[in-house]
Amino acid sequence: NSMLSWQRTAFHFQPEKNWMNDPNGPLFYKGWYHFFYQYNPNAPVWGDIVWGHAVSKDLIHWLHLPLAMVADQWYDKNGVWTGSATILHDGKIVMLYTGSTTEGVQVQNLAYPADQNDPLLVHWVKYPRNPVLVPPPGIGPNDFRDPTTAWLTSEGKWRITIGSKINKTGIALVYDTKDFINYEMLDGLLHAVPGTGMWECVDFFPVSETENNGLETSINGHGIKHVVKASLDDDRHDYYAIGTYNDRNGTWIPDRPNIDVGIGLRYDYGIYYAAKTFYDQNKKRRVLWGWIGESDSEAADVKKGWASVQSIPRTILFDKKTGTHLLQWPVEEIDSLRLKSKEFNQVRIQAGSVVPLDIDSATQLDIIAEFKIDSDALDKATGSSDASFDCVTSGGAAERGALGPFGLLVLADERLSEQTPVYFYMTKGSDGNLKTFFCNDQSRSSKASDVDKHIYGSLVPVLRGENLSIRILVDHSIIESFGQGGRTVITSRVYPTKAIHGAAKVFLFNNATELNVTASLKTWQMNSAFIQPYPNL
Ligand code: DQQ
Repeated sequence: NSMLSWQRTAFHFQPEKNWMNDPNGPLFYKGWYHFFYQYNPNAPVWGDIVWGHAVSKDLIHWLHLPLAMVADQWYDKNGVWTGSATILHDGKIVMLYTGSTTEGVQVQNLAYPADQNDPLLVHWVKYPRNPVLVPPPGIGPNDFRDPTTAWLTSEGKWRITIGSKINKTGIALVYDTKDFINYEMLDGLLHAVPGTGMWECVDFFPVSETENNGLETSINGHGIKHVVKASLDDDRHDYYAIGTYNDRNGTWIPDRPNIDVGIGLRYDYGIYYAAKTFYDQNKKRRVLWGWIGESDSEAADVKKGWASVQSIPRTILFDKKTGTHLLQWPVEEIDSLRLKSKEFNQVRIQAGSVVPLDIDSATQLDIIAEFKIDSDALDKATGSSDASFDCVTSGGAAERGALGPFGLLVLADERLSEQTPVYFYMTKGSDGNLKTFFCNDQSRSSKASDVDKHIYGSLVPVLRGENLSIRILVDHSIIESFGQGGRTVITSRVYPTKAIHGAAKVFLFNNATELNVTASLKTWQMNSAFIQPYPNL
């Protein structure tokens, strides 16, 4: 449908048509990045789930391969659901995934490449005696899914975790195995958080407190923390927490119980779900994939013939400066798509003003912006007025406070009838303490009526001496925004009807009442990525 074709992204991963959801089994093997994903080959809505497969040399340009696994066995007849890859000592790959059986029971299955010498890993073999795990006593048949990548215990066994729930408590079950065929369930849980409901797509990985590189999943020891991530089925967001892992009994405890898994920090405050990391041994980094769903109507998805994209893969590191957050940043390879750039230095944005930026075309952009604010104004501002501010419950970018909002308007038309503000909003409590929020306002992002128009965002830590900074990737109908170097991230799925093609523009804005802001920024037009079928397979 040509009317909706402009929504299609140019440098985000998408299948050629139909429905996609969770990232599955990402890995690097013999020079190729492999990406598998939940896919419905028959329609642009969820159902008939199988594994799609694509390969890339750089995580940006992709070649589609044939389906890796289809629903052809009793133990996955109702769906080849989410799973993860593990690379063994000898370089061999094993894949564990959830199958929904003919009876709709969730079981774990083992698969491996038919030919380990094939760098494309085109053909996959399912272990003939699947399933290798069924729901244990006390666990519901529909509450047992999404096995992680395995890591080594100090005893030399492989260990995995699988998400579940007991009543309303979200839990992560732990299993040890030597051969991926026979498993021993541990008595304890990796972790449990009351009130968080079913944990989907649990992820577990180490981060270094001292180094700027990622860690292979089995690395443990001094100077290493462990992250637990769960995708909450009840509220459709990915929550993480940083803590300490105990190899002996397979348990993990959060550093700060008040920001535990499911009640604290999120990978992304917009639309982003079922994320999964992998260790990229090629570049010694941990890379995060996440699914960006649609927020328009199902009818619109059917009309356009596709649904969902994957986020630009993000490197993920422990934020040494805050000690509380992870830092997410688009993989460096995205920079290779940068074309013509423009710089704007020290642009003064008076309180209450909007400044257009002269950029040729604004549907495919990379923007890096830094904001300086008058510290005078911060000192003078009276406290407590908006001490209860929160992006989500606020009036969005139209609501004026003393110290915010200010930032950028992207995918905006000339007359600002459509615009998506990406901005900071500061508040000063009665105690005199400043808080900075990073928000994304979709309320005027589209003239269409059947689309999500929420305001997204959260607090972002700003340390003494730091300027405020934003990076934004704009790709037609996706806006990925990174605040303070990726401490807080927001992905917006927007559906402009006027701010498209040549009519899309970018503005700076400052809607604070008592604050002048100076912005310096650099913008790049972004090239499109090649995402097409693998030739002559
Ligand atoms: N999607 C898969 C499940 C997983 C859910 C099914 C998360 O394995 O729990 O498509 O989006």
